[in-house]
Amino acid sequence: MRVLLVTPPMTQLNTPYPATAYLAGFLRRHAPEVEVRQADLALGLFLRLFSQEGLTRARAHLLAREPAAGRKGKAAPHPAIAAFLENADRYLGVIDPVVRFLQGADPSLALRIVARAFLPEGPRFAALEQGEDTLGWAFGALGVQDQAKYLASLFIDDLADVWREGVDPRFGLSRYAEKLASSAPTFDALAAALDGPPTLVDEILDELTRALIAEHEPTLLGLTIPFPGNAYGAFRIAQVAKRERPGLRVAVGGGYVNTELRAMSEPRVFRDVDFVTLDDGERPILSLLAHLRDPSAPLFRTFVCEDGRVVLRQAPELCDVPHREVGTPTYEGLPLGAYVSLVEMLNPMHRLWSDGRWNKLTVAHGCYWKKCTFCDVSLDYIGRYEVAPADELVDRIEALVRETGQTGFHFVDEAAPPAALRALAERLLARKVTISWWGNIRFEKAFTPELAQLLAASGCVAVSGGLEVASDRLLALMKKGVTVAQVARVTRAFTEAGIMVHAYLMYGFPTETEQETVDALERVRQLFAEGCLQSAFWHRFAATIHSPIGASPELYGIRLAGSPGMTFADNERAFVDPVGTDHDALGEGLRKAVYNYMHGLGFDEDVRSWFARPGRRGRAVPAPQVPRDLIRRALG
Ligand code: B12
Repeated sequence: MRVLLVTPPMTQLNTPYPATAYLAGFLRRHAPEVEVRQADLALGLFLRLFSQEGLTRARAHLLAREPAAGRKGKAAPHPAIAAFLENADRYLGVIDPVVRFLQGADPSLALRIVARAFLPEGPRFAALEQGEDTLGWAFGALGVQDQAKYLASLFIDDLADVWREGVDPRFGLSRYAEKLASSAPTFDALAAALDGPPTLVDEILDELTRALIAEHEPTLLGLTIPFPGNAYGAFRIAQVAKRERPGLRVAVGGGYVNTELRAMSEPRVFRDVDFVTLDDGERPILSLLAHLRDPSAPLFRTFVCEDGRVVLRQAPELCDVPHREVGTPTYEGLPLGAYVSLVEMLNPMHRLWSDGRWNKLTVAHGCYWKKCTFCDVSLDYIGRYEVAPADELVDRIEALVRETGQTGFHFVDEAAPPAALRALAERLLARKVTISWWGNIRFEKAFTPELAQLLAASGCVAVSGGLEVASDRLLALMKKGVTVAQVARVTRAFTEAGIMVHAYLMYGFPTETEQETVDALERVRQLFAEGCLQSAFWHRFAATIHSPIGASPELYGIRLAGSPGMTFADNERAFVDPVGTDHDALGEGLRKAVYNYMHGLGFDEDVRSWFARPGRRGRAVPAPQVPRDLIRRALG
């Protein structure tokens, strides 16, 4: 029996998404008789689209569609398309070397790239002139390699615009047709896209799929759908693979399925898919393999379609594989040297996400806190908390370093527990294992200056965590278990240990007032100014059905929209907050402020100045009511 595990397009391109690696490593240990292969069609599609061959096809497509583009009376093409068609020979001439450079295979090209005569410069390069202050600052601090990566990424962004604007409006560098799947109450839009005429991007994906199926001839094709932006790709791959080999069995699972498809009842999902598994995939795939060998063997937490009805097979006698027994992920079969590092934003944390190769590992399954009222705590990947012994984790780390030759690790925990991180750091040091690592934590007081120093000594280079709305009233309503003053002390301790700190910020929380948003920004300003944070990003609050707020919206003063006629995805819901703050109007100012703070700018500005608009009903936003030395005093 042969299993082929595939990551569908698109996801981040710097390092493999780890689901196939986790499952392959697990099967290697628990089902050694099964031959497991894995492939990454997100990377595969990118490499084909962004190649001389791909761009040649894009150009032919654009010329066939818009032979008269630019002629009198015709609408002008998108500026990226105009720039591409005008300089197509140059784009075609440099694309392959640029991709090789971004793969880290040809560092010497950096000197030519930074000289600014090598790459054709389309509309995205305007950012270099517009943000002169901040970019000037950033470029001063960047070395030649980084500058070249940034310029090469702008070049790739221009071409991504060409693919999106000229060929397939659903295309993005890290997501494909996301809107068709994200909280989509019915399968209609996905079905229409799957049945509609293929775009050139679809055609290229179809070719890659056919080649993959011919190469591996799998018995079972397992597709992971971590994000909504992988769903269309997965269903498309399933469709083409089934056409190629009707006897092939297809299974899907992953974060999107686990979060959004739990209540689905849509038989059309099963047109080209046979099994849809929920939550951790280890036990379900093991049961599935047994079931394929012997159909009387039970399925575990797996949807199937029987007589036109979707049913969930649960097998109550089976249970999940404990975290300590899941084994070590393996990247075997994935072309690790072919991943591309993009530097699209100068935000230092985004750089970790999109730049460089990271082995992925989970320190503890689920979240040890699991109380935050906005978080999907009712789901297994958050709610079931399990640890593995530190030595077992270090064994996995050593095995991954041996296999990949790379020592960078991203711990993909929801919130890595301080006690487990301490134990891990001590064992890494005792066993003299040299790695660099980063991951998500809660900024809680157990992270003392002493622990921060220990983590840094063990290789920690960055942490991210939720400060959410920097307001003690709202942090309490969120049951976040931290106060702003504590966050200040913890983040300062990390910074002093040389660990970069990124804060997830939130706005638009139920009952949040405009005054609270302005005050939160003032606290964030002080946290940057006092050297507690180096990076941050504002997210708009979303009410999801698996969170305590989604389950009991009335307790938080909001009304949630229903989802009548839902047969497919259900996750985020619209809601009405009677407080009525105009959050839409505030988002832009919040982002602008933090962008400047990250570059060390604007600390002396009154926070009101970032909000260009006159406030709702013609008012300006209110003055912050926070002492200007609040954080300094909290730091003592
Ligand atoms: C780390 C992380 C990130 C990181 C790294 C992302 C990356 N590209 O590697 C960052 C911060 C960058 C990120 C970004 C985003 N994330 Co995120 N992320 C996570 C997190 C915390 C862990 C992911 C992980 O690596 N898990 C480990 C792997 C092995 O777990 P897994 O993929 O779930 O796989 C297991 C099972 O699902 C199953 N399985 C998976 N595939 C298959 C296939 C088959 C055939 C079978 C049988 C089983 C199976 O078996 C696996 C082993 O048990 C998860 C939550 C979570 N705890 O999983 C959210 C999560 C995946 N992210 C999510 C989202 C929405 C996003 C964003 C779209 C957010 C945004 N709006 O921008 C972006 C998209 C980024 C991108 N395009 O790459 C959602 C997805 C849910 C949904 N609504 O679809 C999750 C579930 C969190 C949540 N509830 O909101 N994320």
